[in-house]
Formats: sequence, structure tokens, C-alpha cells
Amino acid sequence: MFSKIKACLFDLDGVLVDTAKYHYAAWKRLAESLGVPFTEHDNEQLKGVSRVDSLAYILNKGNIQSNQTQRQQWMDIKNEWYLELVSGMQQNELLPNVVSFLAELKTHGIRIGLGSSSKNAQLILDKTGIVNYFDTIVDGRHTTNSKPHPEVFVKGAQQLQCSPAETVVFEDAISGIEAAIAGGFYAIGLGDARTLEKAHFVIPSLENFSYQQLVDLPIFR
Ligand code: B16
Ligand code: MG
Repeated sequence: MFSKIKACLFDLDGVLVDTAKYHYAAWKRLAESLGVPFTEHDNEQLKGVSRVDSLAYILNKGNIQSNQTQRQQWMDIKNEWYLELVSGMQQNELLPNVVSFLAELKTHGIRIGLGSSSKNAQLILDKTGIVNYFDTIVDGRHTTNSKPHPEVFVKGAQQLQCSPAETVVFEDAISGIEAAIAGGFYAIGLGDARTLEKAHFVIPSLENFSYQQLVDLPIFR
């Protein structure tokens, strides 16, 4: 069912950069301004989840009723606070081994795409100086269905002119692994193997991972 790897699709937050801490700070500030406690556990539930669905989670937790105009204002405020936090990001905020791994994939002719829920993905790729590694960028601005729907990865593979069977997805969120599996991709989870049990294979992070280890996975031999 899986064939020789031709492309890799990367989630952004939690795979290439650690922006989860900035999302956490901004959502916590908003939630607490609305009288809703917001913990690291809550933040874990929001990884890979769109802005709209993240706000819905907080409002649901606080049992807060609202209309569309109010919700948009809250999302805009959260995003302003988030942008203040990420505006100073630099290449040193990339997670370990990211640049080397992307460079290694390029050397071997593997096509590279981004598949992120974030509408701020382009900005973060620019700030961290890795935008030129990407042959395509699909993010929250180009999709109507958020993860666990496979749309973001299906579009990415289409733009790279590769089938899901020859494309590997790297994801840190449960919703993202589900999206990759639903789309027929080979899913590599980054993080805790129990949390990401639906992934085909789990590694702690891209640190210590190489192109050779990827192509040596039994499934691709
Ligand atoms: P924004 P990913 C996701 O990015 C984040 O994990 C998630 O926490 C965030 O709510 C979502 O992007 C939307 O982000 O508000 O910047 O559009 O992990 O899919 O790269
Ligand atoms: Mg993520």
C-alpha cells in the first residue's frame, strides 16, 4: 500500500517550531479575561485545532453564550496577542535538527510541503528563515475543513503531484495524525507514543532522525 517516498508534508506548530507555548499564553490570557480557567491540559487539546474550534472549546468550558460578532472579536484579540509573541521569532526557535533534515530531504530529491492549520504559518516560516525549503505551503488560509479532516494534507500532496501512498506526514497532534490516516498517508507522530498511538510510527522529535532512518522504515523497503 505504501510505495517509495517522494514527498514529505510537515505540520508547523510542534513539529518545526515550538509555537504551542505562544498559543498557550495568548489563549490563557483570553480565557482568563472571560473568567475561564485555562491549563496546560486544555492547551494540549487545542494542538492542531483551528482558531474557531479552539475558541469554541474555551467558550464551552466556561459555558459562555456568544454571537458571531463577539466570537470574531475574541479571535482577533487572541491573534493580536499571539502575533506580538511570535513577531520576535528567529531561526534559533526552530526545533533541533529541522534545518539539517529539510536540507537532507532536498538533497535526495524529496518534495517538501507544509500542512498546517495556522493562518500565521507563512509569517513563521519567514521569521525562522526556512520558507525556501518548501515546494508548497497549505495552511489555515487555504482550507475549509480543519484537522482531523484530511483536506490540508490532500491539497498539499496534490500540489506536490504525489499520491498519499508516496507521501509521509510528520505531525505532533492527535487531530493531525487522524487527518493523515484518513487521507491515506503514512503518518509519523512526533511526541509521546501512547498519545499518538494511531500513528504508523512515533519518534520523540526530529532530533536524531535522518533521511536514512526514514527510508529504512520496514514499510518502505
Ligand atoms: P492560528 P499546526 C495549529 O497549527 C496549532 O497547533 C493550533 O494550536 C492553532 O490553534 C492552529 O494552528 C491555528 O492557528 O490561530 O495561528 O491560525 O499545528 O496545524 O501547524
Ligand atoms: Mg502541530
